[in-house]
Amino acid sequence: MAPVIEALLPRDLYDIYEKVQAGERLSGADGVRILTHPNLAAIGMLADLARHVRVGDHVYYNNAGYINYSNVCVLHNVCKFCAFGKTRDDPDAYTFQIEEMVTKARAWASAGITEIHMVGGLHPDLPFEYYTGFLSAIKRALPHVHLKAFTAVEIDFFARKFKLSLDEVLDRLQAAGHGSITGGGAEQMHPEVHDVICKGKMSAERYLEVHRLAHRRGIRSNATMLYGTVEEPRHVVYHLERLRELQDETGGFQCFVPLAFHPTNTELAHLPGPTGWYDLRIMATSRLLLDNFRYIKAYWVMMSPRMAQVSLRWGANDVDGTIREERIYHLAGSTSPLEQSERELVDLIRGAGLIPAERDPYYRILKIPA
Ligand code: V47
Repeated sequence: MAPVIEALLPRDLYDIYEKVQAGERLSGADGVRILTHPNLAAIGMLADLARHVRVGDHVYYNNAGYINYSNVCVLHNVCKFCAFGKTRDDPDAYTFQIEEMVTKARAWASAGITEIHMVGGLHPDLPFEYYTGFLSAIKRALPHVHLKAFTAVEIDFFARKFKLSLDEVLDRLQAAGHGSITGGGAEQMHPEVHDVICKGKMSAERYLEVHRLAHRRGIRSNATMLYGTVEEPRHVVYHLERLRELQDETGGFQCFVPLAFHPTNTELAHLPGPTGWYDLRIMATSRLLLDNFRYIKAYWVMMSPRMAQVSLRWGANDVDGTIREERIYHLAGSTSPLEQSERELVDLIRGAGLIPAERDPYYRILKIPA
């Protein structure tokens, strides 16, 4: 062991250090030890090492826009952690017209976006043609822009509501210009937590089934985990192990995004939400356990640009992108800005001593900024 690491690393983490060095997989029990170890700096050292040896020192960002096309959601009273979903009669309910979305996308295209991320609530009334309609309208206007759209929950909803198989849903979405699937909707996969925070929502098995099918068709997707409600370390490890298993099977996940619970305006507003300490612990554990995910995202909207920067030394190597518009976290109390310029993202990454790289939707490097 390198003498400096030997001096700084607590003895009870040596075996994990040896495994990371040797490229050996960590166990679930290792994951619980990392999550509960009092020495946060040591955990950061291990995660930083894992990031460096597995995937190098580039940190990725993209030039992208977000559109939350509607907040009307049949699960508005099921997902207790959510401040975004509304009933169709709520005075704050909205649904974008397709033309409004095209106008937004065109305005962003002149600023060089390469991708639009689009998710919304599960709307009880919209026809399937609304979704294929906005995909194809945006694709017609901006053929070079990648459309990363819908969570597994929306795709499952389309299948059930429109009486289509998952394959048929994906066929039609792809024909309309759909590119890849976002990671949302995974919440906490362990039933003990799932039943407290979103009882009745799509199960972990179905979430994994949608992603598995997409991967088999060559569609890439991301994965998420909502943390900071009522979960314990063993639940976090359970969730990460389920994702790791599917990634072993398909290799189709691009990045993992841990999502910190924001309590404001939610039915779980009595909970305090995670501390910065816990944010870093989750980031490090994700990097260390998810040895088959190249990219771990520090989503700055969710954790603030400052904490996203710190996370880059606790295992993260993606800061998401410019974004431009976001509702889910801002309605739940996020005080992050609505947008980060490319310069701000680059400075944030360089400030952590790492190499900024603008990426395309498949993590191919488009530019190493001057
Ligand atoms: O599915 C909702 C979560 C997700 C709250 O794929 C909340 O690259 C915390 O999935 N506090 C949507 N979390 C966002 C999402 C996402 C974000 C950025 C990048 C990617 C990606 C995906 O947000 C929902 C839910 O799990 N969520 N409300 C809340 N109050």
